[in-house]
Amino acid sequence: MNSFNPKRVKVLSDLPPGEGPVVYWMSRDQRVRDNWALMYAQRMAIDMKRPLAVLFNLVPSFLGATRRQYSFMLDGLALVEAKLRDYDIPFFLTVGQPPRSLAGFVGKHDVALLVTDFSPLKVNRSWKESVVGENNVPVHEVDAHNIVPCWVASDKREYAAYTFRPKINRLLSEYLSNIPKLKRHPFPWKAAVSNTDWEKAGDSLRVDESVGEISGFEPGEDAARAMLNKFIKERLVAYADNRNDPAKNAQSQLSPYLHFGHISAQRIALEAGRHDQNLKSQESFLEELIVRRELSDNFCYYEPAYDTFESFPDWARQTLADHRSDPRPYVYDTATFENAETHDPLWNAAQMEMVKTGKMHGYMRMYWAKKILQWSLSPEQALESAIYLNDRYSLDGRDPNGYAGIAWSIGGVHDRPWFERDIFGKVRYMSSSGCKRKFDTAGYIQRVDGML
Ligand code: FAD
Ligand code: FO1
Repeated sequence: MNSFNPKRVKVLSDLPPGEGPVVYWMSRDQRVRDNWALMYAQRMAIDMKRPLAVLFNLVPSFLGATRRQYSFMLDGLALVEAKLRDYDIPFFLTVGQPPRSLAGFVGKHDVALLVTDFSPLKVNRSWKESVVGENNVPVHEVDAHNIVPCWVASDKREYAAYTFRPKINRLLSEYLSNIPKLKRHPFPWKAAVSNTDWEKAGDSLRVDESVGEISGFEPGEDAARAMLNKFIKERLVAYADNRNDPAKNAQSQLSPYLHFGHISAQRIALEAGRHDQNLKSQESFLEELIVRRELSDNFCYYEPAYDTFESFPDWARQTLADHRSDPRPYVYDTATFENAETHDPLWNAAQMEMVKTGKMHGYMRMYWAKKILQWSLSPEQALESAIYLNDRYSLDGRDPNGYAGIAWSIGGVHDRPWFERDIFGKVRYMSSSGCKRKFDTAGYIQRVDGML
C-alpha cells in the first residue's frame, strides 16, 4: 500500500504474534472505507497470510451517552457489519468493560495481532492500557482519525491555532494523500460466523431513555458521504461568509459523522479541495476541519486534565480566580440550564436546538458556554454543567472537540486575554446584543421554536 505512512502506527506492545487471525478492534473510526486502521490490519494479515476480523466492544455506558447516541452508533455499526461482508471480513461484537470483555475472544482465537484506532480521551486510553497489560497479544495503534497523526503533528500541547497551524501545514503534503482501497480478504475466516443480533445488543444497554433519538441525521457511512456531497454542492461556496450565522444553514453538518468515525476527515479534505469553488470558503472550511479539529486532539492527548479548570492557561486561571467573588447577575443550576429556563430567550433557543436536534449551531455553542460561565456560581461549576449538557444531548458530544470548545469558551484555552470585565476577567466575552448585531437572533429563536 504505497501511501500508508508507517508513522501513522504506534506499537503499544511488541510480543510474538499468536497463531490465529489479525483483529482490528474498532472503536473511534466506525467505518469500512478510508479507514487506515482497517487497512493496516489487512496489510499485516496479508503479510502473515492470516484471516482478518473486525471486533467492536460495546460498553454499557460511555461518558453519559444516552439512547440518542447509542442508537445512532449501533445503527451505524450494523451497516459496517453488512459492508464488511463484501470483503469477506467478519464482524464480532463483544459487550462489557475491557480488558475482560475482550480476553475471551483474544484467547479463543489466539489472535496474532490486535490493531486499534486512536482516541486521545482518557477512557479510551485506559481501555488500551488494560488490554495491553492483561493479554499477551501484540497491540498496534493507528491514528485513523487525524490527517496528520496526533503524535506526528506535535510532540507537545500547543498554545493556540497559530502555533499549531504551521506544523500541520508543513506535514499536509506528506499526509493529505490519496487513500487506497480495502481489498477482498484473501485468507478466509475458518469458522461460520453468525450475524450480530443488534436488537439484543440495543436492549442489553441500560442507558438513559429520556433523551430520545433524533431524526435529522441518518447514521452510517453512506449517509455521511451523502451529507458531504450535499454540503459541497450547495453550502461550501458560501461557508466563509455564512458559517457563523445561526439563522442560516451554512455549516457542513458533518460533526456527528466525524465523531463516530462514519466518515474520514481526510476524505472530506480531499473532496472539499477538489472543487474549484470559492477559494476563501475552501480555506475557511479546511481551517476548521483540519487545524481546529486536530488541535482538539492535540489538547486532549497532551493535557490529561482537559475536562477540568486545571487545563486552562495560567493567565485564564489567574483572571478567573481574581473575579471569583464578582456578583453574578443570575445564578442557575444545571437543571435550569437543561430545561432552558433562563431569562435569556436566545440562550434558551440554543439549548433547545441541541435538545431537539442533537446539534447546536457552532456560533451559538460559544455564546451558550460563555453564558453558563456568567450565570454559574464558579468556573468549575460552569465547566461541569456545560460538559454534562453537551455530552448528554449532542450527537457529536463526548469528543475532543467538545472538551476543547468548552475549555476555549470558559477558560481561554487556545485563545488570548481580552479586556478585563466582571466574572470573565480577561476571558473573551460575548453578549446577546453582540449577537443581535451579527445575525437575525429573532429569526434563529423562531426557527428553533418551530422545531419538533
Ligand atoms: P462545520 O463548521 O461544518 O465544520 C466542519 C468540521 O470542522 C466540524 O465537524 C469539526 O470537526 C471541525 N470544526 C469546526 N469548528 C470547530 C471548532 N471550533 N473546534 C474543533 N473542530 C471544529 N464539536 C464537536 O465535534 N463535538 C462537540 O461536542 C463540540 N462541542 C463544542 C462546544 C463548544 C462550547 C464550542 C465552542 C465548540 C464545540 N464544538 C464541538 C466545535 C464546533 O462547534 C463543531 O465541531 C461544529 O459546530 C460542528 O458542526 P459542523 O460539522 O456542521 O461544523
Ligand atoms: N467506543 C467503543 O469502543 N465502545 C462503545 O461502546 C462506545 C460507545 C460510545 C457511545 C457514545 C459515543 O459518543 C462514543 C462511544 N464510543 C464507544 C467511543 C467512540 O467510538 C470514540 O472513541 C470517542 O467517543 C471519541 O474519541
